[in-house]
Amino acid sequence: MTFVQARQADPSAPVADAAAAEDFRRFPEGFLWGSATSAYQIEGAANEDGRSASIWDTFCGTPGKVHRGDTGAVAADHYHRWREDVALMRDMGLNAYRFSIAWPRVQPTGRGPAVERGLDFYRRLVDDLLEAGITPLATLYHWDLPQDLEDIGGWPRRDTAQRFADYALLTGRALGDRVSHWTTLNEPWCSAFLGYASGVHAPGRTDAGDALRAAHHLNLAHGLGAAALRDVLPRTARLSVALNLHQVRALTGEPEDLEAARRIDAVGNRIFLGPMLRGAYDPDLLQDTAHLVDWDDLVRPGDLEAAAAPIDELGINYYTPAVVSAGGGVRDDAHGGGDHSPWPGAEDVAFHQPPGELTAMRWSIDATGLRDLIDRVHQDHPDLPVVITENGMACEDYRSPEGEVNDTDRIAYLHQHLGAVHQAIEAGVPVSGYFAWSLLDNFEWAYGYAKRFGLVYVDFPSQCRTPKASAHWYARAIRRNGIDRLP
Ligand code: IFM
Repeated sequence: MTFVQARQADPSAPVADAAAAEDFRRFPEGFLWGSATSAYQIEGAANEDGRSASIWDTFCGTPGKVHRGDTGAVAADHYHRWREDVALMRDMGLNAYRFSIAWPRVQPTGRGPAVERGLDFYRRLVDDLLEAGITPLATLYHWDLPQDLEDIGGWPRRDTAQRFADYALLTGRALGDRVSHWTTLNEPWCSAFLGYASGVHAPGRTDAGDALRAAHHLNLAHGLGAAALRDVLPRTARLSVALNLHQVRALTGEPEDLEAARRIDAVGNRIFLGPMLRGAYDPDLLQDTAHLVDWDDLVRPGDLEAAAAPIDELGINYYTPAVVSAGGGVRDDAHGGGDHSPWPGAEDVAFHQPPGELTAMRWSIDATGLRDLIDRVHQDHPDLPVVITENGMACEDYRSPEGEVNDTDRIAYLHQHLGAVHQAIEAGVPVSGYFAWSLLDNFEWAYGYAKRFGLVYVDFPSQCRTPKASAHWYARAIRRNGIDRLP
């Protein structure tokens, strides 16, 4: 069924009668109904138009790092099929699209002048989005550090933050006339701790001290990058950062389990929230990790003021809560497992899978986690609007002989999580939008192509796109600017 057919079959988009109105959850006017992607996960064209290798190209080329040796070299071939993808978004009725810019396309060695051919791809994409009435949100960094910068130290090296600020300036200058919403970093927790502590992500290093150094330099990069963007963007531009905040729950109310939850909250959430939003690291975090890094040496005068450059909204990426207790020996499988912990200073915390339904990533499904996270951020920062920059689930999707993908579990997931967002809005939290992860099935990092998160099914050998049932469901929610009350 095409989106047009779906629209014809559903002429009753406005709510018809009082009972139906009672059951309807309307979102505020101007709410951003979006979906999100990232460059390395969809673009492909790894060697075109001057793009150089990123740490993910190298990691994928290292035997044993990525499922079946998959790579993002072709991915969903979005670099060549972006017109078709924008048309899919337009047909779905999206009014916003969050994508990331590949640093190695714009500045192949991570320094020096911008490559115009690389920027041109994003200029064309953004122009097409604007023409389709879709607001573009550009993320500057979604994990694809130019390999040249890793070769001289990567994120544990202080200068990488300055390199990022230069890249932000070049990119802001080039696209600031067209892109009004900018996000500095996506999920710096993953860059620092999966990249440098557990090593399940590129560059695959396993040194807890380096991971903490990386976290600090990502905080600094965010702040310097935001300041650079402010210098070149119109005053109306909106700046944010997208954090994968962990909704941490202690397994029991016992003091040792509460202590485990505190430690995970410190190194999972407050390590970024503190510097970015308050210009400070919390003393308990510094204490938990003092044996791993010399914070006095790492944090130079002015760093924390720089990291706290003002932003206009906070992006929250949420998938599943984290249930923890005291006692080691239980690996954090929700974050890729691995023999090295991604939680410096909290290595002896055990992770538990709550009972109930799981996604294909084996992540538990719990929309109350999203509601709780939004509330927590709002309580701590009442004046800061939030935007849900990622949320979605991986399913065992397949295309039926009739050519349909009937992902009813994903529909239920989206419905529940949008319900949580609506509750937060009703309670007075300014939530400006929701971005379903992801527009397309794509390269799911160490899982390669084995996990499908898309609203649109991609048959990778043919690159044929098929909107799933969830895409039709989402399109209807967008047309109605709301959802039915949850059953
Ligand atoms: O695919 C990733 C994305 O790149 C970052 N956030 C989580 C998604 C699902 O794992």
